[in-house]
Amino acid sequence: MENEKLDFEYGADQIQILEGLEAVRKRPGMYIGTTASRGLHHLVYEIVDNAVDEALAGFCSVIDVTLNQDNSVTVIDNGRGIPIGMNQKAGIPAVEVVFTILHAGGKFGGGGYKVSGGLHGVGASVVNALSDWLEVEIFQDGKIHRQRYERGIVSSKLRVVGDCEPEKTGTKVTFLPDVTIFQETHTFEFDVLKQRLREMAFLTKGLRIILCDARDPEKEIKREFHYEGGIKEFVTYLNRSKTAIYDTVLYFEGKKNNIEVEVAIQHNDSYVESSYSFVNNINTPEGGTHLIGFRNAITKTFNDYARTNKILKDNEPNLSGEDVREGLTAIVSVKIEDPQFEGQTKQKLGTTEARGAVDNIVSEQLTYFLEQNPQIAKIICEKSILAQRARDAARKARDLTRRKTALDGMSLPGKLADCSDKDPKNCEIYIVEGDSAGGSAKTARSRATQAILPLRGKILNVEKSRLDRIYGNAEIKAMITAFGTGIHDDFDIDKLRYHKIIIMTDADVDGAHISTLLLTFLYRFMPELIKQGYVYMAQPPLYKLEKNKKTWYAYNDDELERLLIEVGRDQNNKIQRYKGLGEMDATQLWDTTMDPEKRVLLKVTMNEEAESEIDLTFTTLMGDKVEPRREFIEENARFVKNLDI
Ligand code: 1YM
Repeated sequence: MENEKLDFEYGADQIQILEGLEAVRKRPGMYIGTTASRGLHHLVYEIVDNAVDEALAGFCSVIDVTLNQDNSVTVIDNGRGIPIGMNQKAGIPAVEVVFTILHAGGKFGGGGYKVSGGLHGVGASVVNALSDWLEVEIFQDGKIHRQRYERGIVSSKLRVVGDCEPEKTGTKVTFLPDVTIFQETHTFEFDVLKQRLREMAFLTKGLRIILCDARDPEKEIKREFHYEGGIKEFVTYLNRSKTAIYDTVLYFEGKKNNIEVEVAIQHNDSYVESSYSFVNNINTPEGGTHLIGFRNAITKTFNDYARTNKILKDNEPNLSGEDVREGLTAIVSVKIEDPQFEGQTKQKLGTTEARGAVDNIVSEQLTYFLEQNPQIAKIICEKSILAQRARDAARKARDLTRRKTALDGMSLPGKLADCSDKDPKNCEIYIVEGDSAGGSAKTARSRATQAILPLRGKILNVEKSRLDRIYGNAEIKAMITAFGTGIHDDFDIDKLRYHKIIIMTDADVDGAHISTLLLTFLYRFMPELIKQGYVYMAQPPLYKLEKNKKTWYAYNDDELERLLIEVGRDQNNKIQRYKGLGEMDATQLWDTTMDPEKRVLLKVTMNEEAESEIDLTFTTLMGDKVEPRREFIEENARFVKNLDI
């Protein structure tokens, strides 16, 4: 691209623009949260958001996102095209305002929804400021208009560069993230984008979003997301590896106090709740007024129904919110003109009116639905009553353990070989599969800082168990007391006794299954441990190679190949394939898997940008439907290829 001399003097406006963009480049964290992987992906969402807004306004039906070979990203929509006319106040074309003036965004055109709180909606100018270069093309009146920017600054004026079909309209934006800003990583992850874009498509019914990975010209990957049913299909998707207890997905929608409300729900036979709430298509993991309104409505409505229809007897207590939400999958989505966000991370909706709007719409329409569908109403009420009884039993079991631990002075589980250091920062705990491997680990460990907790056999699948069974389970009780944090309402991260919780299982299918069971338990009962980065997976080797009294270890097949090339493929090579941790003696276990100087640990993280996908991953892997599990494993083959499946 040519670098054109600008034909205007720098006036006060231009200086302000430069100062604005410079502020973004100086403190990118203020605008996109982080310059790590999450911030990098955020750039794409910002541009896509503008296209989605155009879809919400009713002018755009297809959004195309392409990852290019040079690591740039192209986003194309078939909307009206960003306006190219002169903006009188700024004295430059509107599109230039959008890309160079901080916080311009959709506010300019009025209408549509733009989020003003939190990290979101900071818009195209921030992406532009953080890009090495950005090009925008607008298709209008049979012409292609183009403008280019470098590090946020106009490098070529807006002008016509060619013709297009007269009917064609839309916007095309291509940008290359600036590597001097995104130093940690500048590679886009297809899966991360896929999850968020799928979510966006669910939330905007009818909209078609196409994601294409064209970085490897040999094999292009294309995924298309298009859901005519919107969040109704979202619920079906979330429940696809669970067993729904009735066929219909309940759907409620309406508008109150200028707030658009959409809710979809369906119960499954599991015992966990999976509710996700959104404001203007953005996930609110901490909930807020909209979620409170939703929960109020369903608790109240189901209680009213159960009382009126004598499913709940006069002398029986009300169903609690938790009871009616057992096994519930729900999407609560609201659209608000100027949402207020609260909380430390600004991810909690504070707008008071949202509570009443959701409560009203859901109460009214759910009441009507239950009257019209008594069979479904009965199924849900009966499940809730069972949940109520189980919760009662669980409370008694929990109170018992609480009292016991109070008397025992918090006695630690007998099987735990604790470390002597008492500073959690220095301490780690290995959760080890099986007593024999546990024995080796106890001998091998560094006593000062490494604690060992052996678990017997497979632990309970918390996805398929009611609370009373979970609290009664010895392995789970042992973990809870060893960690020291307590769970649920009692959870206190400051009481964590080890800053590394390391899951150590065999490198085979059973081991992978046990790891998943453990992770499921941690995710459901102590998600903060994962979110704050305290959970790790140990990596035991798969092979031992011996030659001339020397020993090497290989952690996967590729590594073994490489090793064989390095040391030579001789007759006297002795290769041992470890079937389990138990085959290693204490010294080997220390050398390969536990020695902090040499071992490799994998930190367990989650893609918080698409929270609903994490849930799905666990239920897909742990649920009882085989087909989705097979699909999942195939789709994610590169993560599990060393699992021998
Ligand atoms: C690939 C990214 O940005 N599409 C897009 C943006 C806008 C419009 C249409 C648009 C909005 C309005 C009127 C309006 C924007 N326009 C503005 C502003 N795709 C992408 N498509 N006409 C066109 O909101 O009234 C900001 S975003 F401010 F110039 F109107």
